[in-house]
Order: sequence, then structure tokens, then C-alpha cells
Amino acid sequence: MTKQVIKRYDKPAGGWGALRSVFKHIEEQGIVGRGVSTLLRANQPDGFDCPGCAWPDKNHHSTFEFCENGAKAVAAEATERRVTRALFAEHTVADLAAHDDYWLEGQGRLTEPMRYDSATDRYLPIAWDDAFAAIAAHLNALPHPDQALFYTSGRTSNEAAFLYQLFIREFGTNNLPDCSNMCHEPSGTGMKEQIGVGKGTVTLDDFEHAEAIFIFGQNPGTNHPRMLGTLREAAKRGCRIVAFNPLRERGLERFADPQSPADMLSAHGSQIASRYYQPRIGGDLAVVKGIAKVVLEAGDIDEAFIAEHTDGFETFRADVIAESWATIVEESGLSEAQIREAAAIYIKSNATICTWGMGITQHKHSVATIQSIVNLLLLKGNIGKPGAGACPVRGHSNVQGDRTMGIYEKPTQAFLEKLGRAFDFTPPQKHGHDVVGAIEAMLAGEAKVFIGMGGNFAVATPDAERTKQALRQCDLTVHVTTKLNRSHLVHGRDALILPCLGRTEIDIQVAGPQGVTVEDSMSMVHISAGMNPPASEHLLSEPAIVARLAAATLKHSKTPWLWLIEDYDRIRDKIAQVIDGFADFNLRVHVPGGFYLGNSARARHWSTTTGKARFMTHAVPTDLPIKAMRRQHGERPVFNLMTVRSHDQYNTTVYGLDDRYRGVFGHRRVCFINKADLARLGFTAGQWVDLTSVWHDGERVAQRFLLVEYDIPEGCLASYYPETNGLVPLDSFADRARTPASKSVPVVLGLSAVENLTS
Ligand SMILES: Nc1nc2c(c(=O)[nH]1)N[C@H]1C(S)=C(S)[C@@H](COP(=O)(O)OP(=O)(O)OC[C@H]3O[C@@H](n4cnc5c(=O)[nH]c(N)nc54)[C@H](O)[C@@H]3O)O[C@H]1N2
Ligand SMILES: Nc1nc2c(c(=O)[nH]1)N[C@H]1C(S)=C(S)[C@@H](COP(=O)(O)OP(=O)(O)OC[C@H]3O[C@@H](n4cnc5c(=O)[nH]c(N)nc54)[C@H](O)[C@@H]3O)O[C@H]1N2
Ligand SMILES: [Mo]
Repeated sequence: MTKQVIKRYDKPAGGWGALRSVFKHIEEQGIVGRGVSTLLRANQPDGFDCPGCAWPDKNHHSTFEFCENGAKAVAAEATERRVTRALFAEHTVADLAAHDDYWLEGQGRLTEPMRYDSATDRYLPIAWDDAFAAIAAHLNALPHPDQALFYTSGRTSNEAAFLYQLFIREFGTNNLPDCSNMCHEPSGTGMKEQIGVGKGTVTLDDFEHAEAIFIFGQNPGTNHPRMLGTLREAAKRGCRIVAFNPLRERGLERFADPQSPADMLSAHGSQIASRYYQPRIGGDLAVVKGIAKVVLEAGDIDEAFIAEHTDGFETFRADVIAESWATIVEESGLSEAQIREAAAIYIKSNATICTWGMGITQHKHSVATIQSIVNLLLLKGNIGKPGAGACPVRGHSNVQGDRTMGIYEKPTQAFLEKLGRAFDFTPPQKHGHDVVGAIEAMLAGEAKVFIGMGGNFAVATPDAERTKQALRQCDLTVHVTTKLNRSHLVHGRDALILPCLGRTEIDIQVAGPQGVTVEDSMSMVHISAGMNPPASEHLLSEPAIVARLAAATLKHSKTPWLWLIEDYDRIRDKIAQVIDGFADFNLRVHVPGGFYLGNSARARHWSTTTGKARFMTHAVPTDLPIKAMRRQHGERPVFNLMTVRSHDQYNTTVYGLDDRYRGVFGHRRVCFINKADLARLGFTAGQWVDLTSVWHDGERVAQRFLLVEYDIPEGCLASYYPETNGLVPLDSFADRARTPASKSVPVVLGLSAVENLTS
């Protein structure tokens, strides 16, 4: 175990520390030789797509791009460790559940399908055909298909996702909650309404031409490390980079590119952000409105663009001009001078990109904030010109592709019609459950079967205790998965674990080795083919699992399920028939580097209800739940807690206990707090506290967090996800998009009486 230390980190992000970390993780997985050769095939034209984040890479070109956290994701999948039937024979489920998530992950790759046996409280081996028959029996016994829920995490390939949603709709439901619901749903909701497309409008080339890049609520040094390379290049050629983040994140300040000898030899690396502003948590809408106010007052707008391409401008202008600086300053947490300074950079730039991440999407007012960012872009015609645009930076490596393939609980009529025509059936019309709706449906006893295509539903979702209770109430829970995780142990009366191939592995079907496709954050679609032998001879690919489950379940289906998976080109031909933008899919995807799906807003074609890009008027929210909680708990200071990722984790997967850039080593239960707040509470750094979230329906507690003094605004706290997920109330979510508000959790602090807690 790492030594437990808290110390200031003053080196650049990346650098030698990143190289050392990669070799440590490769060594820990027992794959020193193979690990390096595997890494060299990540994001190559003939290799696999990195299972880490969704940041694009330059045409899947052939120079190796170093990425510390991509390397950890690859090493975690390519590990030598195996979970065999012996582990399950040795441990009851209750035993396994007593271990922490880090230990579960550390057991390695799952090797054969298992089914829960309640008599012995153990998972026992089961043959694949029997597993599919068992699930089919459950599904077909349901009084209504809407009693089943089918979750998807964002690593699933296009081919698997397409077959999966087809199976679910042929079965008869649109219950397709996915990780997007907890992630960039507000980006999709906001942008679709405003500019007619729910995806980013930029490509990687635009970063080479931008004069300014504004980064809101995102920590690329940890979560999209390859983005730092792009930002570094931009900064070097004089592009102004402006970061908005309550925390000072090292990766946004300085970066030493491990591929640059100059950076590696200097003590400071390269500067990234030329300006760094620390708004209050949730203050971004006010910040952006303040910037828009300065831009409008200066009259420095693209009048021709506004006249030709937009509507709603006059209402928007009047609203912004009328907004008082007092409100803007109060709600943003920035001074008028700071906002004017940022506005001056925006005004001067002829091409600006705005990027954002979870710091923007996981709040009550996320959709309004995103639309306000897009308003700002529209003011200067910053959509559909080189070097400019909107860039929601996606999370999971194929989360965007999964949506494109129809993993969506609210499919359009047009999509359903095309799907029904291509496969000769009538798809269900009623919209299905999203993640929050799925949990509510299980709790209410309305949903009885939960099937998860990847992910870790029990841990990634809000309101941990209620979610776990919801899963335990199910008749059946099933997980298609690579590694053991908590969701397998928080199971229904019947439960199955179905282990699948990972991205890095060779997938052999009747027609020979197969590749799958993925879509990155900038709508580039490319092929991904693994080259490692499978972790076990008993693994099936995700498309094969879906097809065999569908064949077992749907007795009257006209879809040739087993024929489709003999050769994935056949699945792609079907995708080409149903999904817009995929004509000649097989031809185009075999070109090295893949192809660009296109984006109507980028072409200044606005598929909105008005046929224009729309200025959307939003008040600065002054009534967020945190305020109500502060009024209610007058005597106790109520803080706004954001739940963020450490450097050594991939969502619910914990790779290690360090958060190097924030100076935290050997700990995960930490709480970052401002010095003045410590003094106000009479606490000192190094003391242990319990976090209690306060909400209209009562309190939720997470015990024993180490107070760490940090450069964060007063009234704001940060802790890691998922240790804090129990604090996020189920009904605290983004208006309209229903994304859990896991970046604004009202909490109070009290010294902890708990002596020891390891995870
Ligand atoms: N290594 C690694 N890579 C990953 C992941 C991972 O867990 N590990 N996860 C993947 C996934 S699914 C996703 S969605 C992305 C997530 O990538 P990020 O969006 O970077 O995710 P978070 O760590 O949640 O960080 C959010 C950032 O927003 C800031 N923030 C919080 N609240 C506010 C606010 O109100 N305003 C502003 N301006 N900032 C705020 C936080 O300080 C933090 O820096 O990364 C993807 N890539
Ligand atoms: N409090 C709080 N909660 C959050 C967030 C937050 O910032 N704060 N972030 C939210 C976000 S942005 C997201 S995207 C969700 C993530 O939610 P999920 O996507 O559900 O969670 P992950 O931790 O990414 O899932 C990891 C599991 O996926 C499985 N897996 C890995 N690779 C594969 C594969 O190739 N195939 C299959 N079938 N399985 C695989 C492994 O078993 C692994 O344990 O969490 C959300 N929850
Ligand atoms: Mo995400």
C-alpha cells in the first residue's frame, strides 16, 4: 500500500511522474513485456481504440501518443490476473462483498459465466447456452416488456450497441438507461434544442486554428490527458487558454509532454492556461452571462451571423443587459474585473472554442448553463467557422457512438420507423426509463429484471443505499462485464455474470478475426481491433452475447441473429441501412483513420424547431437547492460539495490510492476545503470528518474523510466519487436532463467518531 501523505505538488502535470506511474501500473498487472507492446498498438490505424477516454487522436495516426491514464486503462484490461471458478468456490457472495472495490477489481479478468446459487450464497459456473436460456425464461415470463431494464455503459462498441438496442426493441421496450444519463445528457438536451445537434461541433483541426479556448468544469490532466498535448500546442502558438474551475487543477496550469525533450528537461514544462478563474461551484451560468454582458455592451458581435443564422437575439440582449453586476458577482463568485478581463480575451479572439465537462453537466441548472455557453459562442459567430465551436468533452470511449446507434430511452419517431422497416417489426413507441427512472421503477416494484451491458450500476448511480435496495428487489440481475465489481454482489434473487472480451483482445468469429467500431468525442468513426489472446477461452464478444441472448429470447424474430455475428460487416451493413450518416459504412470505415460523421450545426444548418440557431434566455439562478438548505440549517454552515475523479481511477474502477497532481497519496477518503472555512469551523487540516448531506427528505451520511486544506473557494468542498455517491439524493438532478447533480451536494461537516475505515 502507498504511504499516506498529503503534500503540495508543484511540478507540471505529465513529465517523469507520468512515465514512472505507467511502468508501476504495468508491473502491478504482471505484464511488463506484453504491456509495452500492447500500449504501442493503442490508437494505431491497425490497432485497438484506447478504452480510456473519448478524446480523439489525430486520424489514428501511426506515431505513438503517450497517455498515462490511457495506459492504466489498457494495463487494467490486459492484466495477467484471473478470476476463476476457484475464487467463487472459496468465497460466498457475502465474503466477497466484505472486500472493497479496489480489491474486487484487483482480482483480475473474469473467465467464465457464473450464476448465483442462493442455497450456498455462491456464484457457480454455468454453460453459456444455459445462461441464455435462464435469462430468456425470466424475460419471457414478465407480464410486460417494460418490466425489464437494459443499462449500457459507454465502452460498448457500435456493433454491440446496435444489436443490443435492436434486441431490446424487438423484445418490446425502450427502457435503455445509459451512463450518458449521468454524464453529458444536459449537453445533448441543451444543444439539440438550441443548434439542432447534441454533439460537439469542432474537430481536432479546429484546435490548431483557435485563437482562444475557454475550458469550463473539466480536468483534462487526469481525465483526458491527450487533450493536454493539444492544449500545449495551442498555447505554444499563442492561443489564449482560459480555465474556469473552482479548484486549481495542475493539468490546466502546466504540462510537461513526455514526448517533448525540452519539456522533460525543464523543471516547469509548458504553460497551459494563460488565465485561471475560480468561480464558485455552480457559478458558471453567471460567469458566462457576465461575459456576454461585456461583449454586448462593447457591441463587438457578429451582426451578419446573428441576422442570418439566429433568432431570439433581441430578447436575449435585453435580458443580459438588464442583469445586474451585483447578481452576477454574487452568484459567480468572480469579481466584475475578472469577468471583464475574460470578456476582453473573448472579444479579441476571432475564433473561440468552448469546452466543458462534468463541472458543468452535473448541476440542477446544467442545461441552462450549457445553453448560455452556446449563446456566448453565437454572439461572435463562433459555430461553423474554422477554429471555433462547442466542445462537450465526452467521457467513456464510445459513449457518443452508443447514442448514435440508438442507445436512448427517448428515441425519435423517425428512428423507430427506420429500425422497424429494416427488421420488419413494430418497435415500441412509449419512451423508456433513464437511470434515475430505472432506480425509481425498481424501488416501486415496477421493474423486475436488470441487465447491464458493462458498467457498475450499483456504484456509479446516486443515492447508493436506495440504488442497492432497488437492485436487490429484482427477480434477476445480469452483468456483461470484464471484471468483478460491486454490482455483481448487489444482486437480484437470480443473478448472472457474463464475462466478455475486452478491446485489446482478438475476436474470432466464423468469418475470421473481427474489428468493431467506435465514435470519438469529435464524431470520428474508426475501427478497433484487438491483438492480445483472450483472457480466457470461454469469453464471448459483446455482439455474440447479445445475438445469442436475442436468439434464445425472441422466438418470432425475423432477424438472423446468429448469421449477423458471423461477420461484423453484416452488422455494419444493417447499421448503414438504419442510422443516418453511415451509408457505405463498411467501405468508409476500412480507410485508415476512419471517417467524420459530419455535424449539421458545423455546416450552419440548424435542425431546430425554428430552423435557426437559437439564443436561449436564462435567468442567473438565485434559488438553487444549496440556498434553501442554507436557510433551513441557519445554525450550521452548509457547504456545496462536488464529487470528482482522482488521478488513479476510471469512474468506479480504482487503480490506485494516489491523486498525484492534488498532492494526495495513499488516501481516497479526503475532503478538500478552504483555509478560511477550516478556521470558521474550528477544524484543522488532518482531522477526520463525516459528511452529511442535507435534503428535503432527510440526511445521508458518508463517514470519515480527511480534511485537506486546498485552494478552493469558500463554501465549496470536493471529495471523490464514488465514495460520496450515497450523499447524492435520487431526486437531485438537472432540470430537463435528469442528470444527478453530483457536483452540487449540500452537506454539513462534523468531526468523525469513526476510528478506522479503509475504503
Ligand atoms: N483517467 C480517467 N479518465 C476518464 C475518467 C476517469 O474516471 N478516469 N472518466 C471518463 C468519464 S465517463 C468522463 S464523463 C470524463 C470526466 O472528466 P471531467 O469532466 O474532467 O470529470 P471530473 O473529475 O468529474 O471533473 C470535473 C471538474 O470540474 C470541476 N468542477 C466541479 N464543479 C464545477 C463547477 O460548478 N464549475 C466549474 N467551472 N468547474 C467545476 C472540478 O473541480 C473538476 O476539475 O472523463 C473520462 N475520462
Ligand atoms: N458522484 C458521482 N457519480 C458519478 C459521476 C460523478 O462525477 N460523480 N460521474 C458519472 C459519469 S460521468 C459516468 S459516465 C458514470 C459511469 O458509470 P459506469 O459506466 O456504469 O461505470 P464504470 O465505472 O465506467 O464501469 C466500470 C465497469 O465496466 C466493466 N467494463 C470495463 N470494460 C468493459 C468492456 O469492455 N465491456 C464490458 N461489457 N464491460 C466492461 C467492468 O466490469 C468495470 O467494473 O458514473 C456517473 N456517476
Ligand atoms: Mo461520463
